[in-house]
Amino acid sequence: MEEQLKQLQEEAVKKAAAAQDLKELNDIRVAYLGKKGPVTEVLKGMGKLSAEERPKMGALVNVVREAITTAIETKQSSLEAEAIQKQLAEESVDVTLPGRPVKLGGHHPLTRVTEEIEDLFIGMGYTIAEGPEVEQDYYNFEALNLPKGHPARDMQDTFYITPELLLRTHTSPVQVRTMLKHAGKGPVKIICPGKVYRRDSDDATHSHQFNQIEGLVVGENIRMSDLKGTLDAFAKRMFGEDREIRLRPSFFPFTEPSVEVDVSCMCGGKGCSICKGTGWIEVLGAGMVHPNVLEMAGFDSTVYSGFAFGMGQERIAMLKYGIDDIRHFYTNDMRFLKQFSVHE
Ligand code: FA5
Repeated sequence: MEEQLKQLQEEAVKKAAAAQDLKELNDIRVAYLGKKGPVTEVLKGMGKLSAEERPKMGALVNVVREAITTAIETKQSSLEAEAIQKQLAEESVDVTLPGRPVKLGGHHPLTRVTEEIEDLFIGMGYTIAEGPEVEQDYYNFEALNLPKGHPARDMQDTFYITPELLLRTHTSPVQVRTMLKHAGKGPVKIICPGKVYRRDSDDATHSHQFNQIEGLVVGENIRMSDLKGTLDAFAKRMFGEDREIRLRPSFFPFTEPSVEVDVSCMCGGKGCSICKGTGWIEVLGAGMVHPNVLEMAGFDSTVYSGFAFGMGQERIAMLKYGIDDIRHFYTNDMRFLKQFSVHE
């Protein structure tokens, strides 16, 4: 029996050392040390031994069991370590490989133009004001000297939601809201960028939804020459130092006097298709704030005066980048948009 146990030990230790994986090793454990294994069988037969032989044999069985267990555990540790090494090797990252380029987007041309205009005016001490796109008739028209039934309301054909609520047709209502917030005290120096809506038929130069930036300065002794100097600085920064502006008399119910402002064309006055041979391009409407508008917003028009202007970013961007159709801004054609991406 002693001999048989030694043979078992030798055989099991050899098999454990040769095991290829953890499953095979477990099978060896079950085969030799399990309930039905030979070592257990020997233990079961101990009862038949003499009282003298029993402790001797018991000790030997323990030695054999210990030896097989140690061999299995040693092999198990080395198989586990191998498995970890294999996994690490498989999952290793080659940090020297070149990275996959990330596709970066660019700012929309209208965003770029808006931010450029904002930066320019912020540099001149203006702050940005905003107002709602769903506006009350009062702020969009009445407080701007356009009472109900005024014929000039037709200049801005309107999307009405209810008789008193509409989609704002211009950014001028933000002027009124800001002046009211100042409770009749100057100075006010703001620009208001935002979306506006009109029942215009879409074509190459008109959209039913577009963007405007409004400018408003109210204080004591604000004059037409301040307006002209401001717009001249704007035109030069936006279109080039060699550009000039000219003011033509016009009409807006909320300004008096009112002007249309033209910028000299890039053709240098020779006349081209962009300026339709005139040498000048119309860019915005402006004027001195009408005394009625100042009074309705709580400002004493005998003390305060102001100027205001309003321009459409689409038209400015079209001039700046030579874009021939306003609809390019809204159709999201990547070939068009990529031309304005700084990352390409
Ligand atoms: C106004 O909207 C005035 N509120 C501007 C103003 C403000 C005048 C303060 C005086 C003092 P007008 O309707 O001209 O004015 O529009 C201003 C600009 O919006 C135009 O010069 C043009 O660039 C742009 N615009 C007008 N209609 C459209 C349209 N359908 N699509 C795209 N741009 C438009």
